[in-house]
Amino acid sequence: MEEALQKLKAEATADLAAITRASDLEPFRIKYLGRKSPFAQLMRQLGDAPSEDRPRLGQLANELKKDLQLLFDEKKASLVQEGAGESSGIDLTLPGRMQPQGKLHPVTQIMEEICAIFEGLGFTVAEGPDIETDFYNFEALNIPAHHPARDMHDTFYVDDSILLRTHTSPMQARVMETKQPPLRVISPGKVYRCDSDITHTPMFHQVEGFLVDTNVSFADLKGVLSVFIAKMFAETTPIRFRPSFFPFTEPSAEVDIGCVMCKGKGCRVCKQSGWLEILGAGMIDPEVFKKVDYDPELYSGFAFGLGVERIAMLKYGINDIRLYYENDLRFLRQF
Ligand code: 2NL
Repeated sequence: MEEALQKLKAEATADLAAITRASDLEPFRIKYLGRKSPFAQLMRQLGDAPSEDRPRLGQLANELKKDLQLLFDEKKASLVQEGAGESSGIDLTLPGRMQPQGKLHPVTQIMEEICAIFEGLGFTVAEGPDIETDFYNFEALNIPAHHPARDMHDTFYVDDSILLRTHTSPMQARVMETKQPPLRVISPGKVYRCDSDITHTPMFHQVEGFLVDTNVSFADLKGVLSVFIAKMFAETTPIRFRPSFFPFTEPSAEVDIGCVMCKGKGCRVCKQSGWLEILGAGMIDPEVFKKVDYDPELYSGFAFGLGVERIAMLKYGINDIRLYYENDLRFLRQF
């Protein structure tokens, strides 16, 4: 019996040493440590041994079992640590999976670029709610009910007095209402108009800005916008101001740059004119100042607004505004 125990120990130790995969551990355990193992059989035969031998044999058997269990536990631990255990479901020899790298949407990139230029000129950024009241979107900006300018805005109404903002100037009215001049603020964000074709999407982005102080003149407006255009496009970009009309500014202007596609020669993009309109601007109307409780005799200021999608289209040569919002990765990956 003693011999049988020693032989079993030698056999089990050799078997265990030969194991290299975690999946072989459980069969080993069943074979040598399970209820039907030769060891368990020997234990059952212990009762037949001469009574004077029984304590010694019993102790020997118990030690053997303890030793085997210990060796088994060590083996298991070392296999798991080496990572050879397929039972963990992880094959550490597999090559890693490539992590796809995302990037900012072209509209977001351009919007950040625009904001950075104005921040460099001392403007601070103020973002406001997309859902606005009729007062801030129209009334405060000198667009009263039944004003023809309301028709041009194709407004999405939530109810009689709540709407999706049609421009970002309502936020500027909010800033003027709560802060006193001197102020230099830009408001970037989403705006909404019920319009959809090759040059219009129902949601698009604007950056609007204003500067209010004592003695602000149209020359200041020209200076700030000239610096912006030089930084956004090229230092040598030609600029022209054309008279225009907005309800919230007087006088008003539309600002053109020399066509970036044909360098002013005339092409399809600039409709043969050699010029591209890129923003609207003007001196803030005294009526707007009255709405926000500024003294129009004391303060003057200018304001401007530009469409981000349009700027990005000109900068990147994109010919259909809808491409921005189709989420086609072949388009988005180019920026
Ligand atoms: C355009 C024209 C413009 C403004 C936006 C503005 C804001 C305040 C007061 C007065 Cl608080 N004006 N914003 C002024 C002139 C033009 O946008 O064509 N945008 C795409």
